[in-house]
Amino acid sequence: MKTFKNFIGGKWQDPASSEYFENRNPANCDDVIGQFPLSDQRDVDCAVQSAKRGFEIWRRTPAPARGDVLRQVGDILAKRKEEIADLMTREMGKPLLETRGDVQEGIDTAYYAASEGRRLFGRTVPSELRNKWAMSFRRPIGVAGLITPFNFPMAIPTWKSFPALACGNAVILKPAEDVPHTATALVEVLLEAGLPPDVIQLVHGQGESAGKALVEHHEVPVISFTGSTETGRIVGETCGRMHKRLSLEMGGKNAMIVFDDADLDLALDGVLWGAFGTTGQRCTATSRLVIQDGVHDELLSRLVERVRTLKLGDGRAKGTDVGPLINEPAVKKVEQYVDIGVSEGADLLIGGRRATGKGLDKGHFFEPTIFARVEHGMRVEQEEIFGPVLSVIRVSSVDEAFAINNGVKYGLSSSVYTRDVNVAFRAQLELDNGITYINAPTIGAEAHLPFGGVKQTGNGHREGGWEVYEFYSETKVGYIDFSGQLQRAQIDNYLGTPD
Ligand code: UN1
Repeated sequence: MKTFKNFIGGKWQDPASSEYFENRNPANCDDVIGQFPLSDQRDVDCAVQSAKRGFEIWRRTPAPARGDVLRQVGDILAKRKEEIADLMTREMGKPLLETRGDVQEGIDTAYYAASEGRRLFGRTVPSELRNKWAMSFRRPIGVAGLITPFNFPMAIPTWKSFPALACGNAVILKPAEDVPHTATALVEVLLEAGLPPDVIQLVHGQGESAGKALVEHHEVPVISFTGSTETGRIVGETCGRMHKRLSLEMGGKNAMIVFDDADLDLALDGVLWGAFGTTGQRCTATSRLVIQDGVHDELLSRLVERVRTLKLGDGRAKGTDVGPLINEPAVKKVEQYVDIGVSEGADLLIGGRRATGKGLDKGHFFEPTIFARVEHGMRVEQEEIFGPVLSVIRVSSVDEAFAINNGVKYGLSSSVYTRDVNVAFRAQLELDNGITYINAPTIGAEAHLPFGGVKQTGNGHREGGWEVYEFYSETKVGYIDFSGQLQRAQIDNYLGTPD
């Protein structure tokens, strides 16, 4: 079996524990990708010491030169796109079409970060006093600890690491234990592009050991975490206690609302992609479908027909629409939610079971599942399932639909299908989400716009776009007084000293 290593201190290294975990293909558990380090605090300590050395080099590297390295990263990712998409599908399961998109999101993020190296704007502001100059500019912070999930094995690590690097920070990456191979490929690409080796560290392992040690390390002042709301709460408590800068990206319970005037063909394509793409394992997945009375029955029956035709299978096989869930605990969790939905009185229209049969028996496959007659407040309508389960809720008015959208603790994305321009603009103002799509599903965020959610989805920060550069840098203000005399702000003014 192939043994993979951590990248610490400029070298590929075994973990201090000498222990490893296996990484298997979720579509076929007999297919072992390799074994990866089970790291602990000792490995994180070494990574931090090395990253501190890297930071001293990197923070002095001009930002445009840092951007040039990231441009190279984009070029190499583009060259290796097909190969990386393939290894990503092998360890994560989603179809090649989607993993190619995942690599493309990394490429887009790299080129954006590269250009940001020539921007990273500050401001020059007039002083209230004569012969005094006032300006703000950005400084890097230090060692950034990045903890990433399994569902976008390339895109999400790039969302975090590329802006962190463009701003001049050193990075320690702890990828989800289900997708360590993709993270290994990303680090190879960064090194090939010419990033000084101490600037990037890769620490594999579990959240409770490696992730925890990173979050608790007193020399890691910045943490960015994407994952469950439960883990995010623990990370948040620790970072709060330790006064760390923290970006959290957590759960979602995203609704697509289809009004009577909608283009139903479009809505149908949208909900299939939104709910069952990535096997529902997206923070932005469409997990609630809110349909207005007039089109409810028609849309629902057409949807069930289409879901019947979805082809489950190995994401590397031609014709596969839906891949497996990531692992066995994920299957168990989805099964439990199906039981919950049934016991709450929702109507199980299709799916609801582990999928078996030709080519499926060795993987973590689950049938695309639809619950109808779901009432607002049911657990299947309120809680994040992170699987191919769609809850359908019937409404009669715009107000009711908007209230249902907003009546959950999460606030990532929402989607409205309508031809009424007034309703479309009202949705932008009234839906409590970080992202609202009109006539498009709840997924499909682009790398150059801010990504994130309100309420318990996050803690106010955004990834992507221009906003994330604020997160990975400190604003510093410089005042330069060239008047040759003491000028007191708020006391003296341009006329001179008061009596
Ligand atoms: C996620 O849902 O976990 O919006 C990230 C999208 C992707 C990113 C999703 N670009 O579909």
